[in-house]
Amino acid sequence: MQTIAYIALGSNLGQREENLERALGYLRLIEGIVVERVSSFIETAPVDAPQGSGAFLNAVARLRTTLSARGLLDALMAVEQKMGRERSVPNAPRNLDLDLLLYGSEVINEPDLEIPHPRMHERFFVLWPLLQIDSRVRDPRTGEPFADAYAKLPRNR
Ligand code: PH2
Ligand code: MG
Ligand code: MG
Repeated sequence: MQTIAYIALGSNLGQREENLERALGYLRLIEGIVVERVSSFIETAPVDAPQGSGAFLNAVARLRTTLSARGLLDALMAVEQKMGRERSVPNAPRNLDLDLLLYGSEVINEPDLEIPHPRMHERFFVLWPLLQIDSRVRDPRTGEPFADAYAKLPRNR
């Protein structure tokens, strides 16, 4: 069984472009993951982040995977770890953040695994790159096209 999944990539520490490229390189090496498309890398102002956090470089990638949602989440966390991600306070500056946005049209609500990502529909830094690679994706929670959520955003969220 192959499932289309979308992930968000973010970095606001160190060599941001290199960090995203390296993460994509690691993902491509994982058995059961094919990186099908990658959006452009966009620079965005930090949202809900500690004072003094630097600007992010963000991107979205479309994956084709044979892994379960849980297996894919574990793989993303393993890549974060490989890159030396340190977890201090929530939303602290990070050299790499990988978030699972969508896994097929599944809706999963477990304490450590919420799909779709609960805030993705209100985040410019997720929706812009997502819609760049797939303008017709819908929110499986509501059936609403993410393009509609994007149109409702205040500028630059
Ligand atoms: N990630 C966050 C919190 N705030 N802001 C931007 N611009 N980009 C992010 O990737 C981001 C954020 C939590 O993961
Ligand atoms: Mg995140
Ligand atoms: Mg994260």
